[in-house]
Amino acid sequence: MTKKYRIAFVFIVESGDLENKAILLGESLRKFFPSTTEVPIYAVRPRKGKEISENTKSRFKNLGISYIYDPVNVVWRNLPFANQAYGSALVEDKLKDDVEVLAYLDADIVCLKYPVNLYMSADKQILVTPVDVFSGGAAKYGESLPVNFKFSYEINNINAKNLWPILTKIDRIEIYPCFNSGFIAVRPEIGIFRKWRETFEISARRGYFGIVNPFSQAFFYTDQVFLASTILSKLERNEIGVLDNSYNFPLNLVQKISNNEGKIDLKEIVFLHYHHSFYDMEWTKFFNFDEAEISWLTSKLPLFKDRHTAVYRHKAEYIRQYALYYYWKIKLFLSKFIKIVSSKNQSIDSTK
Ligand SMILES: [Mn+2]
Repeated sequence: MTKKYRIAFVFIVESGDLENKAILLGESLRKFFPSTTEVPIYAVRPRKGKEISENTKSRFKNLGISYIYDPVNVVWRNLPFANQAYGSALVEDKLKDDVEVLAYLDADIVCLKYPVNLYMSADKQILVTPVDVFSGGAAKYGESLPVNFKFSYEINNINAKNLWPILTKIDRIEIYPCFNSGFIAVRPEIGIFRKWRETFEISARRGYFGIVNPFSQAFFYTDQVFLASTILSKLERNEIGVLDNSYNFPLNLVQKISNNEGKIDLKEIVFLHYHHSFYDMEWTKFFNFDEAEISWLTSKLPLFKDRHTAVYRHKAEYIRQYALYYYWKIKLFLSKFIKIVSSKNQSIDSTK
């Protein structure tokens, strides 16, 4: 069955510097996909507050980008990175019968080259890239699982014994399959994004907030850890297409990469994941590039650094999450306590 669209894109936008980033991403995508009738692009704001400016809305309009505000992220509103699951699930549900490939991109990505590999082969259901470096958002292969992974695997019934090792992209460490959540392309009828959202919802009900400290790396990488078990629960190993570094090039790690490989050809890079690196022009010194070819990009840089960056979480979010942490800790403690007391009562009963 052929669908109405071959490719569609979705990303998240909220007030602050995410607006500039989202506009830049939209502009870069439209350079390679100029037809607004053939390639839908969605910018989603899935939380209350953080209203974007009229200027951003009109830029989206001019670029043929559909802007959706739908505050579906309620339970996880203190973690900006949960927005990805809520926003992408919303568009996945909307386009499930109409589009062959739906790609979610972080707003801190630009498209520099036509992403030909997005047209995935028939045996693949998803395209991803491995985690860049080992962190609290990954679990070493063959070792006991950290608490966030244990939690995530339990929700989606993953048995670590059935899994295979993959290597982190840059420091080459063997981990359980786990992918960077900045670039994910799916066949929307499979429902990966919706299951990812469901994993977030279930985790909150089961007390994840009281188990993982909101200031920890483990919490920071929750989206990535939940994505891993979501993918593993839906797909077989051979259905997961793993793309190379050019589809999610970590500009924050460029120094390490160029130490190994020397100057990098910017021409080879499809999706440049620039993180915080566009607030100045330092990054350019690591690349070979044709000035004229990327003048459309460099003329817009450096990006204005808004004090409300979405990448760093707001103080209010931390405080609210910290309050939840203790609320859930007490709740989990009490429920354990009640279980122990009632089981003792039962054993007394049984001796009667
Ligand atoms: Mn990112």
